[in-house]
Amino acid sequence: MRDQGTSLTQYLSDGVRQGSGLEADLATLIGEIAAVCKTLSYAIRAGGLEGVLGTAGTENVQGETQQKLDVFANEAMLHSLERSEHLAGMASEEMTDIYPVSAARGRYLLIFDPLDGSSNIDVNVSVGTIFSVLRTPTAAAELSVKDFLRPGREQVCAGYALYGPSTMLVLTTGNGVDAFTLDPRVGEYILTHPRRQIPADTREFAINMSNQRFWDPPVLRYIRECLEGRQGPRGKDFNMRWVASMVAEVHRVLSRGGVFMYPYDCREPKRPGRLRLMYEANPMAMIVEQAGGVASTGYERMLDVQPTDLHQRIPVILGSRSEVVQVTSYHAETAAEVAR
Ligand code: AFP
Repeated sequence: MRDQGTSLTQYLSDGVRQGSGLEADLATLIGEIAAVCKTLSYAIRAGGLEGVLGTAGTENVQGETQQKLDVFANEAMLHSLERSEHLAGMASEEMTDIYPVSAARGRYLLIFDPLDGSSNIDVNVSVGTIFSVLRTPTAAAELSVKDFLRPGREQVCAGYALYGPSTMLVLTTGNGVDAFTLDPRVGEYILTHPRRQIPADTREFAINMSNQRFWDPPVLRYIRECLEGRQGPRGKDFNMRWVASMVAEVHRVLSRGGVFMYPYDCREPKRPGRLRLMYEANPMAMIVEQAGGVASTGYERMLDVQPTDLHQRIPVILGSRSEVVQVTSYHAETAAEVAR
């Protein structure tokens, strides 16, 4: 009989018992989140068989057309987790305002993108769920959006589910990054990739090249040098990837290194980037840092950004340490020139 390996359930109870700092209520909450992601995995796998593909004919707070699965995933997260006794409230990419969990006064806040990469659903490309957990401020009598607007360094847990060829759950509670594979035959997540580490060096970058005319000089310079390859100043050839699903990109970076960029572009100055800080950039930044990588806006550490709005967008540069440092050094040079 193949060794079953450590299940998520066992991993969480071991974490609580071994005193690695994982608190029992957070471990329970993680199990509840993982259970919803299992439900989503089964729904997404059904694809066109269950009539869940296509658009819902509605728009979200971002003004983006919602896919049916966006709505389904958001409602599945809300209706499953509002019963958790460990949540005081939730916030989602798909909802304008926060969602207080009236039943409980749990110690945690959950912020999530229920279905990231949803423009890929109808073409059967990997999508995912991204989640971030903050501790509820004790003083707050009435929960307000201010309780959510905390820097990413205050997250107590971050993770994602990747609905790819296999469904994986990737998790950090501040003691490294562990990855689980869902065994659909028994409905259990098994620890298959413990202690993930991002290689410090890479020859692979991920960026949407069609936005090149909108980029700032530091990004233009970095990408130009990558494209110049071994004849250029970098002295090595690079490869490019772009899945248009952040969860898949980050998972690839976590698995074999790379640098993922959705940088500032000048299209809409009020929109400093495409990706959202609270439920895309921050949870992914915690995971990347916990795996030995770097996550930056270009000018500052992502996890130090003080949020001002639940749905604010932010430039994202993350991945292998040496390459992200290279990009941020070009940003620093530009800032120094501007200052002069
Ligand atoms: P959707 O959820 O609308 O598909 O957006 C996905 C995403 O937020 C992120 O997952 C991708 O990295 C990025 O957008 C892709 O953006 P482009 O479509 O501009 O390449």
